[in-house]
Amino acid sequence: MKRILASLLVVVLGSSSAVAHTRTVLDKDDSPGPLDLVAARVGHVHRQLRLHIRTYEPWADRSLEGAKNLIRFDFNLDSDPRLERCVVVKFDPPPEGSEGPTAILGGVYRNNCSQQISDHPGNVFRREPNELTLTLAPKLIGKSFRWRAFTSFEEDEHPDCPPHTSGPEPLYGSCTDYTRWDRHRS
Ligand SMILES: [Ca+2]
Ligand SMILES: [Ca+2]
Repeated sequence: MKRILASLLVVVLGSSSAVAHTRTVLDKDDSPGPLDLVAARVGHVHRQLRLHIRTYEPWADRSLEGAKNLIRFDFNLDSDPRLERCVVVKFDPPPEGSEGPTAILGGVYRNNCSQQISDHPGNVFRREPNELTLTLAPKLIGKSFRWRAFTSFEEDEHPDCPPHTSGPEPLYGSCTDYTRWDRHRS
């Protein structure tokens, strides 16, 4: 099933190649969790920087709930390995007892993702259950950078991605996925 999805995506993504300054990175079927990336894309649309990821399988908003469940874009603006910017997307549950709307939020960080500089930088939307798009002001990141997408996931009931139970607490969930680095210049 995953392989069929991947070949369909190549066709779909190929049709968007005419959009200026937009590049797509494809990724293998290589992580057992629901956030296994098949593609990630960075580009400019209507003066906004648009970040997009697509996964092999559908997932619920709540898959991004908890400290280790997230989608992240890493940005390296210079030649040293430190990440100058990170954009983190997480699920923010409604207050307890509330039937209020659910929310997916993105935050911008600097200094290897350790220091938040914006807690609601733009709009997050999902058109399909296996993808997510975030738009934000380009000035929050910069004009020229290398980027990659990253996902981290774990869940009590998930057979392949259970929470870590022994030894030192790891930084990320038991299922992670990275795309390769790509270069962007606006
Ligand atoms: Ca993958
Ligand atoms: Ca750097």
